[in-house]
Amino acid sequence: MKNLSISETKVYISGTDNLTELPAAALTLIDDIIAKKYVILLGDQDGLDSLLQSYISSKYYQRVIVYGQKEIKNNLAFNQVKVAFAKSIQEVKEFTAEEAHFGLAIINNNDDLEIFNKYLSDKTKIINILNKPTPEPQKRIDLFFIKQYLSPSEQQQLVNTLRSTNQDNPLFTPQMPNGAKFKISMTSFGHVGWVSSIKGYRYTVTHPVTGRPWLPIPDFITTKSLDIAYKLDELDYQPQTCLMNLYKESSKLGLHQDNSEPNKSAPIISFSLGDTAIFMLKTDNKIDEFLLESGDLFVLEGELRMAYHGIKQILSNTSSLLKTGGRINLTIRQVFNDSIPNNYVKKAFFTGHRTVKSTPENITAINQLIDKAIVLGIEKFYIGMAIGLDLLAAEILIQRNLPFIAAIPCEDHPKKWPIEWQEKWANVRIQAESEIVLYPTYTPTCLNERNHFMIRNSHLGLAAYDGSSGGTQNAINDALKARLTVFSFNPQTGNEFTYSPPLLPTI
Ligand code: MD3
Ligand code: FE
Repeated sequence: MKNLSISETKVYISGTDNLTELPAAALTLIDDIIAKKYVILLGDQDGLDSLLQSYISSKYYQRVIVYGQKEIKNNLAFNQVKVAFAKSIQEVKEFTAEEAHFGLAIINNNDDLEIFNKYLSDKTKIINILNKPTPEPQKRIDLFFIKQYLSPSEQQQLVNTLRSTNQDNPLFTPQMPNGAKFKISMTSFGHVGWVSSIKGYRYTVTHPVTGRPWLPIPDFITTKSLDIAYKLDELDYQPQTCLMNLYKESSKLGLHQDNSEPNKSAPIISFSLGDTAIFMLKTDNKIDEFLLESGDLFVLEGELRMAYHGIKQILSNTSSLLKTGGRINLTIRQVFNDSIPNNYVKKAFFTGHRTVKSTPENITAINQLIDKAIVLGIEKFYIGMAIGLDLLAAEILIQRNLPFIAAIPCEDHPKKWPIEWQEKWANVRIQAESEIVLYPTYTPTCLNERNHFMIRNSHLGLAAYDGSSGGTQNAINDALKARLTVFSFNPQTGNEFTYSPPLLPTI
C-alpha cells in the first residue's frame, strides 16, 4: 500500500464530454501538472477522458489513476486503475473528486461544476472553452488533514532530531495565566518561541529556562513546511516558529483559540508523532472529534484558524515511536505578518583583548566561535570596533560574507592608533551593514556604554579572553548579568570555554 502524501498530490481532470480536441490552455496546465509529478485522476469515458488519456500517455507519464464504474472501459496504457462499483458515472465522478486535492475542469459555458464545487471548491482551475466568465465557487477549504503524511522512517528521523536538541532546548511545563500548570510540557524552535506564565501568553526571543535563543527550526521541518505551504499556493509563507508539545498518557489540552500571533491569516501546519490523540475542533457550536495518529498532517487556514480546539485524550500504547509512550505535536507558524522584525533577528557581539593578533590559531578559533553562533541561529554580529580582536573578527565576518553592525564608541576612537589600524578601522566601518556612533569625541564611559549597547541588543556573546582583568572581563560579566551565554577561547592557550548564566527555575 502506498501512503498518501503531499508529494502524491492528486489532481482530478474532467469536464465537457463532447470535445474533439483539448484547448491549448489545458495542455499548458497538464504539462505543468506533469512537471510537478502530481498524480492525475482520470475517467474512462469516450470524449474528454479519452483525449486526456491519449495526451498524457503520449508524454509517457505514468502517475495516473484511471477510474471506472464496474470495469475499466477505456485505458490507454496506464498501470494504475480503480473500479468504483458505483451506480452511475456521476457517482464515479464524485468518488474520484473526493480523492483528489485539486481539480482541473475543462468545460464549455453550460457545464455544471457541482462536483468540483462540492469536493474541490476553490482548489479547481477552470478552463472555459467558450471563454465566458464562470461563476465563482463559494466554498473554501480551510482544513487539510492528511493521514500518514510522514513515513515511519521520516517520523523516526524527526524524533531523533528532536531528541538530540533536548539538552540545549529543554522541554518545560509552563504556568497558565491563572497560575495553574499546563498538563503538557513544551519548547519551541525558531526566531521566537511561545511561552505562558502568569504574565500571559506571548512570543519571546529566548528560552525561559536556559535564557538562550531558541534553537533554529530543524531543517527537515522547515523543508516540509515550505513544501506544504507551496502546494497550498501560500507562496509567501515563512515558518518562523515551531512549537513542540509533549503529551503524557494523562495529558489533555483544554479548548482554546490560538491568539498570540499577530498574523492570523497564515496557515498553521501540525504534525503528530507517537500515541494517537483525540482532537476536538469546535465549529458552529458543535464539537467534531478527529483521531490524530503518528505521521498525520493537519493544516488549518481561513476561518478555522480562529476556531476553538483542544486535545481530549491520549490513547496509550497506540504507537511504539516514542520509547516511553506519549505524543509529540509540532505546530509550525508564521507569527508575524512580514519577515522577522530586525529586533528579533538573533545577534551576537564580539569582545576581546586589544592584543589579539591575526595568527592562524586565532583565526581558526574565531571562525569556530562564529560557527557555534550560527548553530544557535545567530544571523548578525556586533563589532565594538577596537584594535585587536574586534577588527580581526570583523575581517573574518567580511570574508565569510556575514552581516555585522559597527558599534562605534566615539567618532575619534582611532585618533591615536598606528596608521595601519586606522586604515583597518575605516575599511571595516564602510563594510558594516549599519553603524551606531555613541559620542562624537572620547568620554571615559564610552567604551563601557558601547558594551552595554551591544549586550542589550544581543542574544549571545563571543569572546577572546585570557583571564586577565580589564575591559574584556567586564564585558563578559555584564553579558552574564544580562543572562547571555558567552562562548570564549583563550588566545594564550587556545582553550575553549562557555560561560553560562545560572539556570532559571522552571516557569
Ligand atoms: C485548530 N496543539 O499548540 S495541533 C497548540 O495536538 C495546539 O498539540 C494541538 O492546539 C496539539 O496550540 C493541536 C492542530 C491544530 C493547531 C492549531 C490550530 C489545530 C488548530 C489552530 C486553530 C484551530
Ligand atoms: Fe492550539
